[in-house]
Amino acid sequence: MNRKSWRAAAVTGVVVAMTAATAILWQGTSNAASTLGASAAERGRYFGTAIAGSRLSDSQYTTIANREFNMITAENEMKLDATEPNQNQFSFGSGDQIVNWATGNGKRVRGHTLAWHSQQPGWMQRMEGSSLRQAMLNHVTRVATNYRGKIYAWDVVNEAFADGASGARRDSNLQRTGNDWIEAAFRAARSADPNAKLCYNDYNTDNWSHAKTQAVYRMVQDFKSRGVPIDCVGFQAHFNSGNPVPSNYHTTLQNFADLGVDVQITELDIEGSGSSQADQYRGIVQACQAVARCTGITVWGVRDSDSWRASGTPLLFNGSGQKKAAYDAVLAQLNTGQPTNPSPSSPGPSTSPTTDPGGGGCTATYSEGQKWNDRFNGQVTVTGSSNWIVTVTVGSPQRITATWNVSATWDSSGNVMTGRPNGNGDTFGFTIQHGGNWTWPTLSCRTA
Ligand code: 9MR
Repeated sequence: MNRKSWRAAAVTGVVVAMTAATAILWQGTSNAASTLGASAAERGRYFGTAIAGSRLSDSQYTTIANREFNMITAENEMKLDATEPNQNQFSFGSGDQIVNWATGNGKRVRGHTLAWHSQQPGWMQRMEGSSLRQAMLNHVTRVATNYRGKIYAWDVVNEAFADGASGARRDSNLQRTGNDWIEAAFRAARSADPNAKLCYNDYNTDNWSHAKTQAVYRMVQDFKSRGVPIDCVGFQAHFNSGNPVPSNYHTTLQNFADLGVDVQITELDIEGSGSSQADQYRGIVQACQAVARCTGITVWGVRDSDSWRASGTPLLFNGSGQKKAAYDAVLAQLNTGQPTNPSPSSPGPSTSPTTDPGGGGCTATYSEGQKWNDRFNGQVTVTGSSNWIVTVTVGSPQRITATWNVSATWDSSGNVMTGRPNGNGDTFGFTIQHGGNWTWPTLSCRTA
């Protein structure tokens, strides 16, 4: 339903009926979830974190990251200096390590970033003009091609606008190749990976009245009107006392979404502590929940000690890996959410009920959950044993991208999930990114 007919429906009262139906459906499927990723996924969004490859050997770090988050951004490993250290010599090992960790644990990946004035390799820093333009486009193409099919959304261009009141583009060697460098990068990224969402990502774009926010808004508006392939806008959301969460944050997100793009909070951290920090985090989650096209939130690191500005203790876990007040506030706020993302205009067919025959001493029954354009939720109820092992097999090109109330492991293909109880009863759920295949998964149940 487009916005006009949505409004028309509201006038005729259809909305009231639909809302009631949704509420009834929701009562049947929604429990307060116990992790950020699960709570967000049950309600149609993701909750992510940035991962540093160097910390993947720290088991406290990976335990928290694996438990709480279902979207992963490489903090530095997919940037230009990491992926093309010498011109035309690409290096994907560090980025692959993070992508493999994420997909091996049933999580999706945000790609960060293809074109940026910062963290360029030395050879690129020394380039200008048409040779730089060509090198940039080659970089976008090669990196996006390498990760084709594995990236949910790419930060195609990062931080291209100046701070302050000018509303101008940031001066950089890329900008000096011509004002159309940004749209050229988006077109190259679309050709290389047609299924990834393509985002423009920036900071200091949170306050609707700031010149930088307005300038980015006008660029996105212009891109949409001319058919430049842009799907989303990332709001980095690095806050501190000098740059607090603005009271018009929701307005900013909504206005961008109204241009016809998804909005995502991509690098959230808020310096501070205690209830003041917790309140600001809650406000951000609330603002995202209030915008149907706000598809997810990523925090920029796991523990305070992992942060790029550790002394500001800006994250949700302290240096010992314990949940902070800010964590509790975020989880509680996520748990209040309703599934507000747009449902598909032509949802896939409902397959006939999938029930394991129960030969293994237990029976697993599938029921359908919410559907969105790119994904759907499913739920499995096990009877006959509380000590079950359920395998869930999805068909190509489906991926399970989030789970809740289950302890999950994956086979090497990523198509077969083995689930065991995680202490939350005998009903669990998952999100399937369907890639056009709406078929329900196959289930089998045995006792442990
Ligand atoms: O967190 C990143 C830090 O480890 C790097 O040293 C730094 C180098 O520029 O980049 C940090 O991440 C930045 C992100 O890529 C873009 N937005 C701002 C982030 C914080 O500086």
